[in-house]
Amino acid sequence: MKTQVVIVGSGPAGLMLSQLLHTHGIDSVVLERQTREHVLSRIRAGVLESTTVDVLRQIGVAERMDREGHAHDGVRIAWAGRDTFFVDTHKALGRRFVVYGQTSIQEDLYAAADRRGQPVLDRCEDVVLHGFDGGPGARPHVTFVRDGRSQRVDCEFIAGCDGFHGVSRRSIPEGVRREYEKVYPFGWLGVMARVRPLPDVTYANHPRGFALASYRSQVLSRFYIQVPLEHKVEDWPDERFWPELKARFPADLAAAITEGPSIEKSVAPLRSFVSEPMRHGALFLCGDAAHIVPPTGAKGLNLAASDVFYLGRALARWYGRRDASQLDGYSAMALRRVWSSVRTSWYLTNLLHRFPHFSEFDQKAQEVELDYLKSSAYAQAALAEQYAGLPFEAAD
Ligand code: FAS
Ligand code: PHB
Repeated sequence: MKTQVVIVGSGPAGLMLSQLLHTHGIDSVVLERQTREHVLSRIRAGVLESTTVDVLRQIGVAERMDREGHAHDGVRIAWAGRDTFFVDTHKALGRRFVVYGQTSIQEDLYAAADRRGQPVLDRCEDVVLHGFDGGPGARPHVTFVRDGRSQRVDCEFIAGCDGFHGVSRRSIPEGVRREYEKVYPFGWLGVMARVRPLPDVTYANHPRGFALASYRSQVLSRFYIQVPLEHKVEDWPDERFWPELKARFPADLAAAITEGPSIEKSVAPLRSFVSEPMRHGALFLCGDAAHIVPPTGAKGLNLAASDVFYLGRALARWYGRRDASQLDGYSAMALRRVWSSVRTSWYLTNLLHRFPHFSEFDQKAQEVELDYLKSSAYAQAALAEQYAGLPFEAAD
């Protein structure tokens, strides 16, 4: 097989990139380790920055999102069970964000790939990247095993969109990579239930721990609570989850939460992680392959979209006019936005969670910061700018 770009991974980053490249007449082959069913079974993000919405519209996969997604003017923050305030991204910046589940985006991206006959090869094992380091006579190609047969795809570029546990980042020599990591001392229990949602995406800081009320539709809600790292889904039967979730919200919001049987539960650890650079020769990293953020800022999926936007624009510039300037600038430009979102996610995680090791001073400082955010339009505008999504940088 031969193509222009091999994309490793058919998560949101991989399929958004293949769709974007297609709009520029650039061929790609997508290699995915799992089955399509497994990829579509994953329940993850829900909040789309305005820039992500723009990317999905630009690549022609926004029709269902525009029909079923819900635009929001801002997010509500509940504090210590008594107070709530609304951070109005629309009033502050004229920008909204959209609530539309990553699973739905994945379905829409697969459907678009099928419509255009995009090769998305699932069940690819032992994916190995070769010849991407730009050495003399380097010929980038990817080998893999599928249905017991060894196969090879020759290409000009490789896009590593294979997530945190993928092969791409680890294919960059250790001596070249600089990695930054912060692991948080707690996880999130996520619960999906067919119940009416609260009117706003609502984050709660409470002495019992963090909680979040989000949703996927007017009849499907998504909730999260902070749990100790060692907790498993089995530790949280519905009869324990619902009273704990409600205990972390002010009484009026707790009373508005409708209980019902959970249809999905998962526990995820929280970490901040960035691997630099996001390019090595003909290999470019996008999405979770290069960075991970705690979901507190709803940035993971949105960063995948911004990496794809920048890399797609750079590859279009190369194939359109043999201009490599955007390819050469990709890593630095993508990382500016990555670090901005990493900081925001770290800030919100520190602001809204209860840390076991916090001193009385740390706890007091957290409460003073919440009080400042509640009372300062400038502080809220700064958070709104980040939460709704910074504009993409223009190409030079
Ligand atoms: P993904 O991990 O989604 O996709 C990578 C793909 O590559 C996968 O399909 C994988 O099977 C494949 N792959 C891996 N290794 C491979 C190999 N060697 N060969 C071929 N294919 C390979 N983000 C938010 O914004 N909000 C949230 O609430 C949120 N919740 C999350 C909950 C969980 C449990 C997790 C794990 C993540 C969550 N995220 C959230 C982050 C998540 O949405 C990611 O940011 C998003 O999936 C990133 O997309 P990709 O970069 O495409 O990576
Ligand atoms: C979600 O809807 O799943 C969601 C919303 C906001 C977050 C994280 C997840 O910060």
